[in-house]
Amino acid sequence: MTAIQDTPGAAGAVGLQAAFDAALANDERIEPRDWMPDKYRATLIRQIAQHAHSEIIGMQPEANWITRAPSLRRKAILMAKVQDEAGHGLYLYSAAETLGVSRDELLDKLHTGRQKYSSIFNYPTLTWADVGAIGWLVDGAAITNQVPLCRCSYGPYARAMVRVCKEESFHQRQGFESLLALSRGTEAQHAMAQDAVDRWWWPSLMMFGPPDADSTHSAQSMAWNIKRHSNDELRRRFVDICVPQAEALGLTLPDPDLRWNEERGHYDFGAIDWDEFNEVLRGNGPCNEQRLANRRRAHDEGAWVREAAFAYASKHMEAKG
Ligand code: FAQ
Repeated sequence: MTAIQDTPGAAGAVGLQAAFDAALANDERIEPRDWMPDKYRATLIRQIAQHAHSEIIGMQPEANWITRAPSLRRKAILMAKVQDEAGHGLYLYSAAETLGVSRDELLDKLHTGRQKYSSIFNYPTLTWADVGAIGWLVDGAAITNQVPLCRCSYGPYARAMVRVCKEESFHQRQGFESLLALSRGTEAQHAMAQDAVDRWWWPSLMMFGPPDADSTHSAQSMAWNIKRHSNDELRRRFVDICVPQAEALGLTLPDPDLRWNEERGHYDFGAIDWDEFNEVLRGNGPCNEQRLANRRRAHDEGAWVREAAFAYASKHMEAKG
């Protein structure tokens, strides 16, 4: 969209707002130099930053298993996947920077607990099967949530999501394949796969955020075409996708209330423990402290790399005059 570029003194605020509204009504993209309401900008910074933080904190649970992967093939796949998550973080921090914030500022907010990351990454990876369960369920939930974000009204975020979703699809498939191998393996391997699914199922459903009635941002984000579906709608879609996949895996989902509802055309499922979700958000999940401490340490230990890169770039700028 180019019609509403922010040229101070050109049109009045009312005209800018009207042009912004018209762009949304026509399902057009808003680009970095376009005028946008302050709250739209703030909402995007919040969501994209939280998403970026999730990608880089999300490297930790799986990286925990790189040195212990059961074969060279599994190790190579896992290393590539964890590197992909770092790459997703980079696309997303770059998208956030187009809104006028710096990556340093966002990382500082993460490190000081002023911005969140996804609840899911505060759970431990206890066995190798957890790596498969994360690929199948966590990446599966991420794709369900993120495919509609490819149509988000903010151009840089939407475009980043296209590439992220392609890579997440590969992650989901490798997780499924890894779990399938375990499920069809020895009795102990099958039990390990089932145990991992038992532990990751409910936290994966929580990834979609609080129920619609408690979702503070959904209505406004949907009006702005940032979110295209509500939290509950995407959660239902995810459950419908997972049930036949669990059957194909030969594993059960840990929910006695899970059954097909002919009338609704969806699976009914049991109550989610929202107290647990809220505790994790308050910093009291099993791994919150460890995840943030690792992140801060990695940042501090990487200071020399940032300084060297900065010095190198400055030297080249000087050389160019
Ligand atoms: N965890 O009003 P809503 C991945 C907060 S990437 C923590 O419904 P909204 C890839 C929310 O911020 C996973 N906090 O909020 C991967 C708000 O608090 P605030 C990340 C949560 O934004 C795979 C409050 O609750 N994906 O997995 C969570 O409209 C494998 C009220 O909630 C994204 O970030 C939560 N689960 O909807 C990496 C996708 N849910 O800020 C490694 C983009 C809600 O007011 C390995 N984000 N909150 O203090 C979104 O689609 C949305 O932001 C939602 C939340 C749907 C997450």
